[in-house]
Amino acid sequence: MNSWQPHLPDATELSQVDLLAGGTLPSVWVSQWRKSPDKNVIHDPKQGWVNGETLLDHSETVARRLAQAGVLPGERVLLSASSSLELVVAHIAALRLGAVVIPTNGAYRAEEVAHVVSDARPKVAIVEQPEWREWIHTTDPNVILANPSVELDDGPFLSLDGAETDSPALIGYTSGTTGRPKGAVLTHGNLLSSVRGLEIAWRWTSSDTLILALPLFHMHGLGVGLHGSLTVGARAVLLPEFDADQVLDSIKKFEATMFFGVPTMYGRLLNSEKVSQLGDLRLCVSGSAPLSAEVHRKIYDAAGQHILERYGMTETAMLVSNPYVGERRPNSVGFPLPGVEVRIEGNPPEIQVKGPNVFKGYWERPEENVEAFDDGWFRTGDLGAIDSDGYLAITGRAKELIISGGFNVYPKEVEDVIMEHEAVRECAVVGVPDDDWGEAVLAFVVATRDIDTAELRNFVGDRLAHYKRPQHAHRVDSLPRNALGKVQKHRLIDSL
Ligand code: MLC
Ligand code: AMP
Repeated sequence: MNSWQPHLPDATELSQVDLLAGGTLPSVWVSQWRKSPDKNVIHDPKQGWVNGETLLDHSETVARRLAQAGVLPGERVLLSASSSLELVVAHIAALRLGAVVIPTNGAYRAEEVAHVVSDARPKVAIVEQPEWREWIHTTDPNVILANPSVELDDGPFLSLDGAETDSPALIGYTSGTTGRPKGAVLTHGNLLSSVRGLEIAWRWTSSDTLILALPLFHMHGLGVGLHGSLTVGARAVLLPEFDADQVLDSIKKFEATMFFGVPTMYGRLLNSEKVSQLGDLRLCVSGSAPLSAEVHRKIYDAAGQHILERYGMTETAMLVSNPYVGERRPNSVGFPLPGVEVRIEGNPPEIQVKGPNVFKGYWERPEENVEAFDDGWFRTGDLGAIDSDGYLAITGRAKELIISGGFNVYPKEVEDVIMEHEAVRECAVVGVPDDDWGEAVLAFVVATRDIDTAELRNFVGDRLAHYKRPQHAHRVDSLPRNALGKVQKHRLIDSL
């Protein structure tokens, strides 16, 4: 399935489209800023609008500091902070230097941080949270620590922007189906081709202003929101936290044209009296988790906006999107984006993909890389069906994954922690439908005494990021197992 036509503006042939134009992310960005140095690019809540010239200057200063600290092209720089100009500058600087950024969720606790640090071996860690310094230092005392403004020693002039299309740009930690997350290595070409595809499909231009309230440590906020805005030369308004009224007020204040969010955000926007403000935008996009047909309809009723739902992954950036022109079908993610090929393979029917956006493999995981691909097609672990009009629907998941408010929770990771509780003998973690979060984490435990949800949340919350804490806990006498001893989670869910 590679019908890209629904995404192309009239009279555009795919042969006219060069998804790798410009070669790398920073070379495209830098040429935009040199061409229009006075144009505003990023709005930071503390510093206001920042133009291309400032981004050029600041990113060069930080790149020189990273080089002075010993970062060589291809080496890793861990980045973790709430959205701010400093974070954006540090990200641009690392990429201009040819380093590989590891964007990391600031909610991670000591063991999660230690895993990423020992697995990826960053040279420098730029982190906002004071307690992370000790966690990182204990894991690897060689890692150089800096705060988001990167107050390291200045370095001499150096030639920047030398990365190539195939050079790695980002390692995104994801899919810990077998325990701890593994790093998906994405090249400049993977990331650039994805935003170029969106530029065409969503008619994204330098006249756009995006309200960006998504965190900048995942594909949605970073790989789509920030990279897309910088690549097309548009503007992005950074909101470090999601607050429905603030998002809606910002639309007017900044004369914004676009908003991207996860379904939980749209659910919360509906609860605001100002929801009709969404009607002033030219495009509202939802992704990272399934958007219910009900929210899709209610947003249309309240604001006259047909939300455009799209589908992506850390390993592939963006894959499939509803059309900008034509029907944006609820419960469907639409057509493959330019350059992306999709096939449905096997039983159960898995979505498999190919394209310039698809990563080459997981960081230092040769065996898992063999399993991740089927004859050159990346196995998404999502189940799907294509209807007679060519729209793809995600019908389920082959992988064990819970998506809560757009954040991924791997049951095995939570189960491993719960099993460390002194009173727990067995446990099984599942996802259950939830009006706010889409799915909520529920733990079944076989225990020697009563353990209430609060106790389990605190126990897990000390060791794992807050969103992985069970929202519900049920004590059971035993876990149902099949003849091979595998826990039958569907029977537990049916018992609720
Ligand atoms: C926060 N909390 C969550 C949670 N987020 N619980 C479960 N799931 C979540 N996602 C909890 C906190 O621990 C806290 O609990 C309480 O909710 C309030 O915290 P908060 O910080 O005020 O949260 P809030 O602002 O309400 O966050 C909601 C949210 C956030 C929707 C804004 O979750 C969010 O930014 N989600 C976006 C995730 C994202 O960017 N995903 C993209 C992945 S990329 P307590 O007990 O302390 O009160 C990807 C690929 C693709 O998937 O296709 O895009
Ligand atoms: P991540 O590993 O965080 O990149 O999450 C990727 C996963 O999010 C995909 O494999 C899907 O399961 C899910 N996902 C992303 N977009 C959508 C969507 N529009 N509808 C349903 N699931 C989605």
